[in-house]
Amino acid sequence: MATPLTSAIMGAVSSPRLAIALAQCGGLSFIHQNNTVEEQAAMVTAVKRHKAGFRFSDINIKPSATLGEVTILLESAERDVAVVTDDGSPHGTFIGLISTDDFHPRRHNLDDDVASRMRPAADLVTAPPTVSLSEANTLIWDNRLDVLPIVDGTGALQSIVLRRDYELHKQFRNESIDAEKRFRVGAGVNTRDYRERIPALVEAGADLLCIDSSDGFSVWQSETIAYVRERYGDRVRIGAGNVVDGRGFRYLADAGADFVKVGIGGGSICITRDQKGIGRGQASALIDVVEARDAYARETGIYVPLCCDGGLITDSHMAVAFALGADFVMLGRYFARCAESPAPIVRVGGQLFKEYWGEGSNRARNVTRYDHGGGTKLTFEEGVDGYVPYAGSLYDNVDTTIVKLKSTLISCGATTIADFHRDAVLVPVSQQSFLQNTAEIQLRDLQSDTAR
Ligand code: RVP
Repeated sequence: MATPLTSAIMGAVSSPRLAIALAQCGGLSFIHQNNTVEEQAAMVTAVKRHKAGFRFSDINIKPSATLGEVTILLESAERDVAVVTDDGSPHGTFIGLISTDDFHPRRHNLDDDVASRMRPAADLVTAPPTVSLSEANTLIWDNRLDVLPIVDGTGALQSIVLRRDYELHKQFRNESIDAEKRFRVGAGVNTRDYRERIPALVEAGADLLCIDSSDGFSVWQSETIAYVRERYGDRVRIGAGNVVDGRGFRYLADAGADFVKVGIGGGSICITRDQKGIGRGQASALIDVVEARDAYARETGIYVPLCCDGGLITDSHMAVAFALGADFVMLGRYFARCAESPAPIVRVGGQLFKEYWGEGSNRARNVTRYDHGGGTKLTFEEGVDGYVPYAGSLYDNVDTTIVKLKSTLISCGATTIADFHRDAVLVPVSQQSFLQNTAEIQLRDLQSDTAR
């Protein structure tokens, strides 16, 4: 991976659309597992169906929807064109296109259906899935198109190419792609139905698996890893976690985990520490596990990469995680704020927010992650259901984060993360310095509120 950022195994975060956007930026998403095996495998397939430069069609509508509905859809997504499919889904039968040039809210009756104003498929240029990106680009320019729908032999929509995608693709030099130029994607698994889920995910093309649990120091994780090794050898890679100390790390490393995820109780939506007294400060956990990882590498010659997961809210938090020894980070809140996350956008008092909920909240009811021994019921919540300020495009956010992280590395004289682990100097912060920094942040927030 060119970009050491992964998106959290959460329903509010890792959808096919976000996975594609993050892979374009060189990172990796882990599709969440709080769903049926078929649903999760379908999401992985949706990502793998996309070749670099081809876009997941996310603004879709049924022909029977009204012009009023398509107006709201386009306005809320800040887009000009929607794809019409028979069932309004991203891979339904392609019926046509409707854009803001095809009707005017004051000229046309908003109760009329989309079919009455759309440009039907028969009049449009489309291309088969075998088309290359440069051929698609030629079709776009020869026919003066804004959108080129990619439609398979059965008439189903596969993806779309927008006029600017070719240029954009040229900008993405670090895309996470496999040998067939398909985007790479990870998937969460659990320690209950792994015998069904893992084969389905491997079949769907998942590039990397991760056991999704808030407490990974368990015999069940060891059994899940053993199952993967027996069935697939090293052909399938699987990470495990989460742990917060060296003992937990060593247990999972000995079990054969391909990477280990660190963090319990530190997530921005997580209340496990309040509820159960279980968890650890993220930096303390990382320091302990990094020591164990390095000792393990010296003893065995096997370097098990570490993922720092939870509580990384700002770019500077990520910088500290890398300085402490993380090899990559996992982010929930950070990606939930982006346009590409699956959560709805809401307007509160003139400001835009995205909904963001923990997997241990009643909304997610993720009983494989938060098993209280009650079957399908969460006896108590370990996560909250809230809002995060809308942050716009993932591409812009990741771009800024990476520029900042590189700048941090350079300040420490490092050009690789491995050098940064070795060369970064961390010092304890005095109470006075901490307060001063906090006061500065509060002052800055106050000023920007006043300016608004
Ligand atoms: P954050 O990036 O701080 O939003 O944290 C995301 C992480 O929080 C996830 O990757 C997961 O480890 C943890 N999580 C997810 N749901 C919950 C919960 O409901 N307590 N916690």
